[in-house]
Amino acid sequence: ETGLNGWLRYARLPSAETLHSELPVHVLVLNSTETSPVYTAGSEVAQGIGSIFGKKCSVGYSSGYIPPDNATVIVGTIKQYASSGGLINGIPELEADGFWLNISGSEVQILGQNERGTLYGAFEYLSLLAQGNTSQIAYASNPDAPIRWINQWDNLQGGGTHGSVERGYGGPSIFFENGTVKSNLTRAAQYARLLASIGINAVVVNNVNANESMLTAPIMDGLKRIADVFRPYGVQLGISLYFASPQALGELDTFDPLDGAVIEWWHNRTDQIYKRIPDFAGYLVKANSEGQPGPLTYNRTLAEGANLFARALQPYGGVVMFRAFVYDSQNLNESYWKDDRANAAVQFFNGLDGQFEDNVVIQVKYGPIDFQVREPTSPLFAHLQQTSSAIELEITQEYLGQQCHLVYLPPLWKTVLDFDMRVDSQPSLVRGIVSGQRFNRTLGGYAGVANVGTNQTWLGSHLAMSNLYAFGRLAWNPRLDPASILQDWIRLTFNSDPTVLDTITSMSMESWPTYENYTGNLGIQTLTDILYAHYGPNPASQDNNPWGQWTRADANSIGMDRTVWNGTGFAGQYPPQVAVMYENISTTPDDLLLWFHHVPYTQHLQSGQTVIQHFYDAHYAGAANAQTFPSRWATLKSKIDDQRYEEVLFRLTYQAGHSIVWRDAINNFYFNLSNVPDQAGRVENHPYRIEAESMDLSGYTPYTVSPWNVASGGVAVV
Ligand code: BDP
Repeated sequence: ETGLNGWLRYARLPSAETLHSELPVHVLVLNSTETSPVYTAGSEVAQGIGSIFGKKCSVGYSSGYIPPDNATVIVGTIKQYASSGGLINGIPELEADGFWLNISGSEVQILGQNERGTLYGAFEYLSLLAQGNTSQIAYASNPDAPIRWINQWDNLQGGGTHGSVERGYGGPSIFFENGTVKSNLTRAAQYARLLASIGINAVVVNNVNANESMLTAPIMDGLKRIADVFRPYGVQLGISLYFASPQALGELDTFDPLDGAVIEWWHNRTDQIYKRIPDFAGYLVKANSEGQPGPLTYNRTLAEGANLFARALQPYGGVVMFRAFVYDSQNLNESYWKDDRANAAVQFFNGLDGQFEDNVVIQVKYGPIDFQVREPTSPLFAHLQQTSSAIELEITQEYLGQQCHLVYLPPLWKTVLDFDMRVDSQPSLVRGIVSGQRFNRTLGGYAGVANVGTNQTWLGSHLAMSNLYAFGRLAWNPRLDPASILQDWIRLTFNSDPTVLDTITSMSMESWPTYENYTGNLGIQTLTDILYAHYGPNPASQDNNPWGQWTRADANSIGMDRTVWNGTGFAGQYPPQVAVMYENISTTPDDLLLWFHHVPYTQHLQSGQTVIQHFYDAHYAGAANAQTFPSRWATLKSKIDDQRYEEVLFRLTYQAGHSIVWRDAINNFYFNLSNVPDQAGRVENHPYRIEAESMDLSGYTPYTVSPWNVASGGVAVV
């Protein structure tokens, strides 16, 4: 069990034989074109039944007549079914990508609104079977939002012979090698299969910090090959753009979005892409952010920049995902009190609502800074009312332990998706905004930064795959409960043993609060190394850095004052009912106190505890809980396969140790800064951490860790 099949293992059920009589014996597929998702759906159902139950299921194809066979799974679109004489009375109207699943013993209908929807229905059927559920059921399922995209931050080069993956912790790129598209795209196809099974309909394959070479003929030819292996799974391909491409490729001397030659250039390149990839999904654009060029370089607006691409894509139905992650990392200046990176998105998009073409979607990170362990919801969601928006979630755990720590992310994501913006004092949940419902938009949805790599586990860690799985499930239906999504994933990935289910569920559901406890509390951000690695504790790097991720901690007080009356004004970017809550300390939830307010260490929280004592206690509690993970996992020894048992145990043991490094680093830092003793006497009696390499070693030798790792200061002992 390498993890390669993720949750699509189709493992033999213990009770398989007893269910044989209830199962279909035949799959009838209403499209015989091998590259069609309906064809894939048919093969997948037959393969799944064979593998889960050890029962052979034959596959046949028909595009005109449905034989009156018993014990058959019919797989096709509603249209194909109707034109083959099937009766569709009683099947509710489906939305794009939706499906109808009707399981009546051994007779099953899987009918999609489109081809992709049929495949989604097939995967849903198999998910039920693989979890041992063969009950009669009939229902329609429709996605909450049309955009359900994965972003990969893959580079053409940089990972040895493979392309590197920015913020990827599962090895180098599955798409690129030696500066071009890989010749062997087996993993790309396997990835598309996993993604289709959770309803993902597009993947942007390259880094948002994009390279102009993406638009050269050899790379575009290679992209066509990726699109070809994606297509049977209903996954469309998109790419990230480098805004200055026409100039960087030496073809024009400008990249001004209003220049006629630039406009023509982009139309032309877009035509060339669609010639190769007729179902190309569209472009993802990071502009005027962290040194990237963009329309502001020519004093054009962000809307003018986005519309340049939107118009080139319109004839083909393509979409521009234009990122709201726009801020000027070079010019943030701590000495200027009003500077606050959290303000940037709303400021940059101010006045632009309604100026974007209809096929532009603004892709907004969940919080105003950058994927921290806790952030308030980005206020930009409330400002885009005549513009479609999508939420950007980070599946790769950049700031959250980089897959070396177990952190199940959906509870964090839900705090944002379920957040009520109270636009015009009306219910305005973020999930209702990005689905398009709240402001009547036809586009919108979800972008998940996954960054899988060539590692057989995809993300570098078996347990981290629950985040990828849950991302797809939530993008399809954000009302789902994170724990129940998790349990589906556990049953599919491991098995249905109650101890397995209970243990992984409880550890995963505790994992985000646990990580928050030992890394950064009360909305202060993840107190990680901010300078580059974003891993391991480095609270000293949190101020005086050009990225504007500041805590403003000094000897007496801590927190960013983001109030309107005395601070950076960020709280005022929310609609009034929310703004007033954050403006006042007494109504700001404890877990965001230091995000919005600058307070003395001795400030009392709503919980009654002081800020500094909460820091000490939370760090001890978090690390103590992480200590329990390895022994809890150990109870599963005989209940899951050895390979995954050992690999997970290794990571959890590491996490248990690293949580102590975190606890001591953060507690010591704030004790040294504030001089406030710990009421329990732990911190001052344990003031300095002694690294192994600084001890008198007998039988151990220090060595330099490669790649360099901030957690150990680059040195370990062996
Ligand atoms: C930050 C990452 C950086 C990305 C950037 C982005 O550290 O690698 O390029 O976000 O999202 O979180 O553009």
